[in-house]
Amino acid sequence: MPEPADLRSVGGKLEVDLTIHGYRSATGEARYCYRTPNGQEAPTLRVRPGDRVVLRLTNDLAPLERAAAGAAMSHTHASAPPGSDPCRSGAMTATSTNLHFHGMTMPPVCHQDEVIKTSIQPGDAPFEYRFVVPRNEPPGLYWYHPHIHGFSSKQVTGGASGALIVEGLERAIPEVAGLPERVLVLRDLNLLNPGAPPSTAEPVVPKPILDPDGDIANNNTGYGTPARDLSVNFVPVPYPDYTPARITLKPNERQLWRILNAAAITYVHLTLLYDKVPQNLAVVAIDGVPVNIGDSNAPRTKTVDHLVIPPGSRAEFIVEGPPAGTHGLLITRMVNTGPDGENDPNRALVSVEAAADAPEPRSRLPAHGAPLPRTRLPWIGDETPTRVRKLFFSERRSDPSSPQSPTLFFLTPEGETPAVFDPAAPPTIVVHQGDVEDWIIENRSLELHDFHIHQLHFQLREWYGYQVNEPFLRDTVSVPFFDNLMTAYPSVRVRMDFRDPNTVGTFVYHCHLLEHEDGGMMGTIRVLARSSGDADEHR
Ligand SMILES: [Cu+2]
Repeated sequence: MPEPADLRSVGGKLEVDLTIHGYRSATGEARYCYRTPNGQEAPTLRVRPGDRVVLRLTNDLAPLERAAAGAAMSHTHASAPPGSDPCRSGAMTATSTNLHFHGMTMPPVCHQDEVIKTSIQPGDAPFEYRFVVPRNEPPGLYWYHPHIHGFSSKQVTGGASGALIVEGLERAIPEVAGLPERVLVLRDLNLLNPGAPPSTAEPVVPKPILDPDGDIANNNTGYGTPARDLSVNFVPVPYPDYTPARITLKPNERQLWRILNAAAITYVHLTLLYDKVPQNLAVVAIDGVPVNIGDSNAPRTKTVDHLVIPPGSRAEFIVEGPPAGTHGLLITRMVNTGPDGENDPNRALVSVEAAADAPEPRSRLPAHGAPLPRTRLPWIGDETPTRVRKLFFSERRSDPSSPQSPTLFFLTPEGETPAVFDPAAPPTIVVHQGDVEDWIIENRSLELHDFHIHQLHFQLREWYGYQVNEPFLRDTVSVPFFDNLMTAYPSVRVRMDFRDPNTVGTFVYHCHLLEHEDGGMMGTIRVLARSSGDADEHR
């Protein structure tokens, strides 16, 4: 299994040229990739807090447009007139693109981390992202991907994503100092062998049923045809045989594995088996945040033997390589996505082998690091929320009289009428910088949803009625599905942190199952500057 190339900042600056390329596979699938001028694909960007980043993005998706010419478009978004301003047009088509820096607390302004209006067209001059990595950005794994409303799922499913690492994890978690590290980017893709019968090694399961949106429905057995294939660092592990990618370690070698679930719709539920026995994973960071960030007395590792990573989320953990002669296998176990969810069965991902002459991973963490300074702000978990809001996920058929009509997806503040996301509508939620709010996010649909908000992290307080009060932060959280036997809708409660001045401006929150986001499950929030109501209008 190859590792993505590393692009490291030098002297406090990282300059990157990326081109997004697209082409159609032999079967007509749209494929996307970020490439540097010397051919590195989807490189990992490695930065430190305080670094300046200049990333020039060129849109080379025109060939896809030619390939699709004449084909019916599934969306009716306006295209941009030639020469339109990429910062303002908001014109989003299958060949438009932009970048979101997922997890980063950067200002939601054009050329930094703005996705509602920013849209780069084929033929535009290279578009310059230029920003400073916030000095208080927690060290860990972040990522970049396009965020073109209506087309995010297509571009991300096609491969458009890459890792972004804020260095310095060893400053929070001394246990990782000096360890070799590996970046594993999990992506999903449309099935390579859609018509194949399941492997004869599997139990007999119901025949695949397509839901009204064309995805293979959850059969809740752990087997059968998945809705999507998965790949690991672009090595596909396709249905039905799931021939795994391969990693070799020195026997019993300890490594830090940094895993990004960049799949558009597929949950992963990781277990590392050695001779079929689940191994302990020492989790040190979730969603780019060390697990002890809110409490210096909290354990610096969280030991688990299985781990769910929803789309968009990241997990970083220490593994110990297998002893010589032991066969290891990283698998994803079934995820019950709900009666209306897609099929996420058990499957192998990576074969993990021990060899005395195994090559070292490309990167290793520093052996020493000055302890991470405490932030100026009190821990969010100790703050008193200024208000409590409730939002709910819901769905309905676009044509109520037709059970096979496509689904409309909604994310709605309680008391309002569900409506699909409209980028031109005024913000649904307005808060002030400095506010701390508790949001209760309820799921009134029969499938999992995956709440994400741009520009900030939140603290998970309650999950499915259980107090968790985590001593760390997330930017993505899975919300359990409703089923008709329940007496109340399942929910999570999160503490939203609008204290950082970089959150001032207008940005989005949405379901990170990208088909749902594209289908309307998104809303806009405006964070007003504390001192003036007008000064932030340009944001
Ligand atoms: Cu969703």
